[in-house]
Amino acid sequence: MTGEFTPWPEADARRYRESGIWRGIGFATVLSELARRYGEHTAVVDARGPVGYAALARRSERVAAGLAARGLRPGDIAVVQARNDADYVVLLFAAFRLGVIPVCALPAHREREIGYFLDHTGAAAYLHPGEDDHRRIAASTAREVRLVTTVAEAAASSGPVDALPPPPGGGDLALLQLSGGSTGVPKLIPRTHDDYLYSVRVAAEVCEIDDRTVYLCALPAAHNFPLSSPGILGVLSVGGTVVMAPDPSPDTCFDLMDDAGVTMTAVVPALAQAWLTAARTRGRRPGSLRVLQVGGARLDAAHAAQVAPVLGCRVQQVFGMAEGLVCYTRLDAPDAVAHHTQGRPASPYDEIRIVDDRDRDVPDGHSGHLLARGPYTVRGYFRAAAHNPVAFTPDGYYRTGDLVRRTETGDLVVTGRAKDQINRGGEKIAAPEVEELLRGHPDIHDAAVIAVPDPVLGERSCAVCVAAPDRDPTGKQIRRHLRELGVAAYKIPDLVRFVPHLPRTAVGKIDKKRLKEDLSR
Ligand code: J2J
Repeated sequence: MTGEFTPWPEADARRYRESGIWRGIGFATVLSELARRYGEHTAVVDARGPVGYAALARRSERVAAGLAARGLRPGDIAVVQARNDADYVVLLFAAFRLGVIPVCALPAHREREIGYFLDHTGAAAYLHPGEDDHRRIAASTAREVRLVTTVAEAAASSGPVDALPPPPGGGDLALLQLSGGSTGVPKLIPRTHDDYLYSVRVAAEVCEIDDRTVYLCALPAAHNFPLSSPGILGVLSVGGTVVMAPDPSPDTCFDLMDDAGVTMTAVVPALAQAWLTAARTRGRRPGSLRVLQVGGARLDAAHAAQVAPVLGCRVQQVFGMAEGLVCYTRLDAPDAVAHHTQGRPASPYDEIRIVDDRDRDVPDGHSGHLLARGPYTVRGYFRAAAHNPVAFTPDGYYRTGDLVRRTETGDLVVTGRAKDQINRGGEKIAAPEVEELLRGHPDIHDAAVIAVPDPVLGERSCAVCVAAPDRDPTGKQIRRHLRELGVAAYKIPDLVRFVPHLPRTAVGKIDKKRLKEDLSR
């Protein structure tokens, strides 16, 4: 896999190893340790019941051997698209054991995204949830993919464990996360066992979780937030219990929280609002819940302040990114910090800079571009040699595209965004990706996709289009066109507007700032 992603410079890697934050082992080795320590204690629960630590270790090893028997080899890539259930966790650890690298696709992804992941990675497997849509995607891919089956079927496979190769080490790739993106094609984020394990361990420390923690996985499990901040992997790393919610609705989740005695969960702001409303209107609060993590998009201070009185638990803001850096408000933070800031980096080894347009540090209290590097922030995207010099500074900082300001308490406040992205209730849409598809429509001459404010989602997407000469397309036709291309539903513009021409900046780029102002009038 070397050459496909940018490793940490040797001096930094040595420092992380010598300080013990990179342990040199992989998730499979950690799971064996956990199985010895926590034995029958419940690791994961779903609708089919509990799975203990020892059983999870045994099962994932058998599945690893099963995948090997079906032709998968260490270093192979598997696009995995799953529901929130225990099979997903088993499969993830099976992949970690065999050294197969999962691409963390989301349930919402369709032909376009999945096809791209398969092509770009040269994946050996596509493991999917098994609904009609996914079977169609599987049938439509032009690539030769060795193993195409459902996650459930893959998680039921088994083989001789004695024949398994040794488990991967710390420096090997663990998984490929997905970037929110701000370019024409999605970017894949290569996370190593060392770095991802450290990120979940440090998250577990910051979030003060232990083997009594019961975590509800309400968001799509493959997302970096519920997977690692501390999420499924962080909770398992301390012997806690993970409850998989099949959907994030208050009806489903409030019942599950009561039944399982859930102490902690993670939501996006739009979902936090829905839960607050449900709790208020039904006079019901999840009795065992201690911490509600909210992240993925900016949380309104007013909503943050309602969490304690309405849901009866503490709110923890989480500002993170699948590329690495995650900031948390600490559990003992005063309300002024917990409600009004997005917290501070998880690790003392995190390095951040806040800079102006020319990469010069801005004074504290001023807003600037956030740059990040450290032991769990990647140094480059997977197979993206041309894009990496744009997304990372020469000295290895990731350009987050976020605008932040540091408060007197040392916490960060997200003040805006410089990247060309729409944050639709926590789902990220790379505007150029959708614009390219729109421009491919014969009736469209030019297009810009921008964010418009939305009371529930925070932002929605609006496609502003210039029709081709003598053409008169409708918004409905445009949206249908995108659906037919097999684009994930959340990327299809909520609104389509037509204009005679798009405003341009002095250098000829579409002036989105002006477009937004024009549109709001
Ligand atoms: C404002 N913007 C936020 C927040 C993320 C933990 C939590 C979230 C993610 C995530 C994650 C925000 N307030 N609290 O991976 O481990 C926006 C920023 C950021 C982008 C990253 C995790 N929390 N954001 O959301 O890779 O713009 O990760 O750069 O999906 O979401 O998106 P993503």
